[in-house]
Amino acid sequence: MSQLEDIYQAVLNGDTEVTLEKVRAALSAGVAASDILQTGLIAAMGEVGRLFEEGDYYVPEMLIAARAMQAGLEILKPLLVEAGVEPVGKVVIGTVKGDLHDIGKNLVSMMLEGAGFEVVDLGVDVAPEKFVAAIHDGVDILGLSALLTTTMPSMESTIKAIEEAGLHDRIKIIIGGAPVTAEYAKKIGADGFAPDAGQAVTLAKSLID
Ligand code: B12
Repeated sequence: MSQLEDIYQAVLNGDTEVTLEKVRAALSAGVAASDILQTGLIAAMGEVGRLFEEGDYYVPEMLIAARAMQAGLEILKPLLVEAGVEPVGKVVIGTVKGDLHDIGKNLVSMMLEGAGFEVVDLGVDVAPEKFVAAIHDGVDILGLSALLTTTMPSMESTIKAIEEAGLHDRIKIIIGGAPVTAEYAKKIGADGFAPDAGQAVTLAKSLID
């Protein structure tokens, strides 16, 4: 247990070296990668968000904590992703215009790849036109991520642009990110919402069946 607390603390301190060291130590001690992810890395980012909200952390602290988390995630990636054989479907994913948060999106991409999907990641701050241009034959699902209440409307404009291009009947659109809800997804015409990366995989699979 204390190994997970050490990882949590290292991310909270934004200490990449210690995070790497503690994640490796926990793995050698037999702690499951999924526990390190949930109880160590993700829980720490939640606390970082809380501290930012309270005014105890500022953007630089948030940024170095995010870097430490991403470093830890890199070590876990091969363990969380069991390579699929035949691609089960193709997903295009990105963080919407105006939004630079990518940790959650990267996690969703990783888990989708692990479940056998081919994933094209367009990155962050992706304009609606860029999403539209990426919808080629063979794409089954479009995933949109937003972490800011101020960028959630970019999800709606992206879906509108896809509809105006006559592409929505070819693909399913799924959305997610901390402020996003199932109700919001319904309101803006998305085909689905998932609160975390694991459920994003279940959702994606159900939509291509
Ligand atoms: C790290 C972080 C940053 C880092 C981002 C680094 C990076 N490379 O991503 C930096 C420092 C750059 C940053 C900047 C800012 N941030 Co910030 N940030 C965070 C923080 C602490 C953690 C986010 C995170 O990575 N969580 C961990 C991941 C794993 O969780 P997740 O993103 O929610 O993803 C999961 C699910 O949501 C879901 N999911 C995500 N995407 C998708 C997509 C699909 C298709 C599906 C199905 C599911 C899905 O699955 C994921 C995995 O399980 C949050 C706090 C929080 N509690 O969310 C604030 C937070 C999001 N930030 C906030 C703010 C205000 C900002 C800034 C405006 C600050 C400023 N004054 O400059 C800027 C905006 C920059 C911009 N234009 O985007 C606020 C937003 C408030 C609001 N109501 O909108 C938050 C909530 C902090 C707070 N409590 O106030 N931030």
